[in-house]
Amino acid sequence: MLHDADCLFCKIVQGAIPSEKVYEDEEILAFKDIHPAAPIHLLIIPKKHIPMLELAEPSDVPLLGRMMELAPKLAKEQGCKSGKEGGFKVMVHNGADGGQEVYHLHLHVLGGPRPWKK
Ligand code: DGP
Repeated sequence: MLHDADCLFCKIVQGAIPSEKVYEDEEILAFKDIHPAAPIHLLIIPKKHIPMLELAEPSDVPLLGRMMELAPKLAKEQGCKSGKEGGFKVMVHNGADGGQEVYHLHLHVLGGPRPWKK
């Protein structure tokens, strides 16, 4: 399934819900989290609807790799300092016990000067 009509992030991909985009290509969209938990808080999502990590297909592995590859690039572009003194956190919430609220796979990228809560 490319898009799920009931999925919030599919609506963002399709432009039906606005977002503060920071990156877009044919397969991936990245935008600012509406409830930032750190000074810099991005979400990197596949444009296709993959609800959870374990529902990714073997053919999605290169896409997941590209999402991970984008994390440091976008973190730096958005102002995260590189190297040991800077850095950022990447998180995936997966399922209810993992704290997932939106069932469209996404990487959280959090950064900026501490303290921040997560
Ligand atoms: P989680 O499923 O727990 O990994 O978190 C989903 C995140 O999505 C949460 O940090 C808030 C964010 N979010 C929810 N609705 C919207 C929205 O409409 N726009 C944006 N930009 N972010 C959203």
